[in-house]
Amino acid sequence: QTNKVFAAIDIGASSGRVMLGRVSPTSGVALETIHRFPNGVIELDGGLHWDFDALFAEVLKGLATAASVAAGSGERIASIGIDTWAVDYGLVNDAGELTAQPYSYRDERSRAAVERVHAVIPPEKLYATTGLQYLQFNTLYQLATEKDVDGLQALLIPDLIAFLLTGERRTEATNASTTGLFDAVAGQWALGFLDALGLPRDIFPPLIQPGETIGTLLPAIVERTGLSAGTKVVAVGSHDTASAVAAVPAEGQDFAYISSGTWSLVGVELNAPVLTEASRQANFTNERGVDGTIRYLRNVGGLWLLSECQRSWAAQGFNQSLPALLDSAAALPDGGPRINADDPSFTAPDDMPDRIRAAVRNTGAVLADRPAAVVRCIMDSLAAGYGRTLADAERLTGRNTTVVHIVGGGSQNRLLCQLTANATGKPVIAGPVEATALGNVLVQARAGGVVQGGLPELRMLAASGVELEKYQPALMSEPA
Ligand code: LFR
Repeated sequence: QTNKVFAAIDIGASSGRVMLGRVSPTSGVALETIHRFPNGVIELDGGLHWDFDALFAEVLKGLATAASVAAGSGERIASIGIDTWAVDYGLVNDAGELTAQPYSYRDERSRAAVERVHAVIPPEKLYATTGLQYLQFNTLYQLATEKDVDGLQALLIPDLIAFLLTGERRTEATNASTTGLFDAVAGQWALGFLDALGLPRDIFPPLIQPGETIGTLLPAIVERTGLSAGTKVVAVGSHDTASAVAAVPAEGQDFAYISSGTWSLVGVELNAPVLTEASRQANFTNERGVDGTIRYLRNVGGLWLLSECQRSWAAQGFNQSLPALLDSAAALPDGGPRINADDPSFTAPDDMPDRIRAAVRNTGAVLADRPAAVVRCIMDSLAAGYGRTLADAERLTGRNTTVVHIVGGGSQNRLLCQLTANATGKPVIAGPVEATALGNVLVQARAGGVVQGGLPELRMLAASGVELEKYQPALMSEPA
């Protein structure tokens, strides 16, 4: 009798990893990081792309290591689940070949397509059906830039990885809901929109739900990785944010969450979409969660602002560690300058400290040159954005929240957590840092019959065995 373990492939915009999850129905999930690798946009032919071939090679390397780790401890990898960032896709031809390295959503090309799309389908109409927040890089605008998609299929990044592992083409539903071509109420492709935009109805493969089996490993993958023939690839919340929200260690419904990484995704969980004009004006999204829930949230800028600053400073020879930087930022007084962290002008890479300083200047304030001042400005601005967004979510949904859960990398940032408690006026519970991988593993474990129940049960398991930190809102001193 061998124990079942689950492999999670979890790739974010700045790093990826392959993990093993050991799941017990009583004591929760133990995660082991098997392989970590960097990710980032690369410039290719004047555009910003992902180095997908390199990512896939890292995935295979991680799976091979996972196979030998599991074999070494007498365990069997029952299944593999994949999650990544949303929106982006690779185009695959009839022969199953990727025609080019996928573009990154940080590339500017889709901006020019927005007006063209809106001339065919007005934004009000798009929202009333898809409930998707407007972001210039939503999949539909990116697809509108493609010259010729005849005979090609668009596979979202996790679906593309699953295809290369299994030969099966599917579109996982939580990620499909970020394309702008998915009907939020029906839970099906918005075929009328595909028709209107002149896109083939099968531009995306058929939908699959989290928990369903995509396929089993191709013989060539079995050979490359040493995994057993017959190992399944199971659909999870393949949109990383969907997996993270599934593992928010909350009880009941009256909670808000912030999935805090490259982006901050700030919102609440609903049973049905809110497609009102007021919701559209506030640019809230109704993305799908695990078990048919709605992730009613807004993208607020994220730790991308910080990591890009660090990259610029390192290039100038300034290499203070993140904890030291955050300590000096925390020592600065409240009420300093702020920017609008969700401004699309921060989406592209490079020169972040200068762009932040320019944005502060536009508000009529001045931001000191010192990295600590810039870091404090980022943290104050993110927290203010969280506070504003949460208040809007409550107003637009009528839901009162009593606690804010911060999961992901930002949950380890004490300054950000405390400022968030202050800005929202609510207690903050921080952790787990690995919510995304936990959500990925838990959905697989349920599909594999190791655990049972709905999201409340999965969330209890996500919470067990992890240290959660609590922050109480403090009275803010008045801005000077
Ligand atoms: C977070 C995330 C967000 C999505 C952005 C772009 O990693 O998936 O949810 O809006 O990346 O895909």
